[in-house]
Formats: sequence, C-alpha cells, structure tokens
Amino acid sequence: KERENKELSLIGVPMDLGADRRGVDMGPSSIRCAGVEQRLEQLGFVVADEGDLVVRRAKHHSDVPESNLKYLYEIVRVNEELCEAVAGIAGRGRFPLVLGGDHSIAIGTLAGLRRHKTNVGVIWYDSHGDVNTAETSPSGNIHGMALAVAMGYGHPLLTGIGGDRPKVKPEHVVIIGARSLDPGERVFLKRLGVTVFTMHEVDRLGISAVTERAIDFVSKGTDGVHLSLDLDGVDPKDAPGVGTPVPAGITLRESLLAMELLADAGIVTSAEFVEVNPTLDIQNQTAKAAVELIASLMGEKIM
Ligand code: HAR
Ligand code: MN
Ligand code: MN
Ligand code: MN
Repeated sequence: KERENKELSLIGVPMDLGADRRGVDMGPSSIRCAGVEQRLEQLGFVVADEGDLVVRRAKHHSDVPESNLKYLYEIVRVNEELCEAVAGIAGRGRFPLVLGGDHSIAIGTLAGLRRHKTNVGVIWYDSHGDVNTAETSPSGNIHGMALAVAMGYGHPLLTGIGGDRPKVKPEHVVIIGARSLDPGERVFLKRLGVTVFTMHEVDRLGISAVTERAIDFVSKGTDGVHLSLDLDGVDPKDAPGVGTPVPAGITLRESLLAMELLADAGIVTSAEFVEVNPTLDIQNQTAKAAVELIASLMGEKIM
C-alpha cells in the first residue's frame, strides 16, 4: 500500500565526532549528491530540505576529566539541537528523514521522536550493537553507545538530552545484522532482553523472515517505528564507504528487500541513514546505496 502522508523533511547532521575516523561528516552531502531529494520527489513526496545542523570542529577529544568519552560536550550540544529539530518536524506531521553523520546522532533523533510518541519501536540495522557505555566501550567513541543512551544507559549528559526519561524501551527494540559485538555489549543485550537478529539468524532464516519477525515485533505496543540504518550493516562489498566495515554482512540486494518489506508493512514513521564516509568510498557507491535503500523504504517499486 502507498504511504498516505507524503510530507517529508530532510535534515543533515555533519557529525564525525562520535567516530574514530574523520570524513563521515561529509555523509549528508554525499547522500544529497547521490540525488536523494529528486528521488523522493519522483515518488510523490513533498520534500522540505531543512539543511544541515552546524557541528563545531573540536580541537582535542579528551574534554571530559576522568572519562574516555570523546568529544562529549559538542556531541551533546548537537544532539540537543537535533532533538528540537526532529520534534519540530514530527510535530508538524511530517516524516523526519535524518542524514548522518556518525551514529551518535541517533541519540538526538530518538529524543526528538519521544516528544510525540510514548512507545517508539526501533529497528537498529547495523553490524554493531551500539550499546556500550563508558565502562564497556573499548574506544570511547560515542557512536558505539547511541542505542544504550536511548534506552537510558550512559553518561547523564547524554541520557538527559531532551529530558531525563529513557527514549525507548528495550522490549521495543530490534537489532538486525549484528556481527561485531563487544563482550560488555553481549552481556548488556542479554540482561535487557533486546531482540537481536545477528548474521546467524539472517543466514538461517533469510532476510525476508527476519524482517517479517522484526516488523511483528516492533509493531506490538508501539505508536510509531523508527528505522536507524547504519550503512555498515550492509556488506562492505556493497557499501565500502564506512568507517568501521565488518565483512560478511547483509548484501545490498537483501537490504533492499528488507526495505521493501518495511514499505509494504507501512509501519515506519521516521528514519535515519548514518555512517556514510565518502572519503573511504569508491565513486560515492555507499551514498548511492543509501539513496536506493531510502527509495525502497519509502515505497519505490520496480513495477
Ligand atoms: N563497538 C565498537 C565501539 O564501541 C565499534 C563501534 C563502531 N561503530 C559504528 N557503530 N559504526 O555502529 O567502539
Ligand atoms: Mn533543549
Ligand atoms: Mn551504528
Ligand atoms: Mn555500525
């Protein structure tokens, strides 16, 4: 079925402070260059491009005494702004489509969505779990903590973005494509009972059954579904322009099928596409993949 609400707002977040490798700040630009707006307009969407938020270049990363959290203060500031922007877009009844930027921006997106939805379902499409805290993180990179923060775990400056309450409940979260989890993340995901479809499940059941199960799961007891798609969830052969590629992932073809099934289910109310790093890419291939995925998610059909 076709999406009824055709009003969509794009917002770019040129953030790279949550990741170890520079260049992912050019993600929004590379996705725009790959023609995202035109593609959405061809699908009948009325697209408002809200432009990019401003991210200040930080001089050095250890700005928090006694902590390994890199660039905490600027990441907090940008995510507060993103929270307000996303809340504004959702409040006007438009579909928020956020372009990253590293995955730390999911903190602000989910905080903004929480203003209008009490029980946001989340599909976290990623090779990583992003459920580290300062204590378990091997790197101090905040993009590896975003989902934990959204569930209310992490530094109080991060969990407090958009208000202190948790933004999503563990029982409303599904991870798809996981194949690189840190030891502390495995313990955390089990303890919280988060549903994880790792590559093992993708291989055994196939992406179509996994996606159908995920759809059933996030549709129950929720008042909206957010897709947070990290391009490193896609196999690096198809999406090489990412800072932390993990081999043996979900192919682009399979990922497109997942998006098509989500479109058919008609459940997704917001989305973000993150971690595209054009400095590591081949001919903007990863941004182009992002545009294909966005088009499929928003209802593009072959015929
Ligand atoms: N788990 C590792 C860490 O916390 C790596 C996280 C990496 N990256 C992402 N997130 N792109 O999905 O540092
Ligand atoms: Mn605020
Ligand atoms: Mn991620
Ligand atoms: Mn990732």
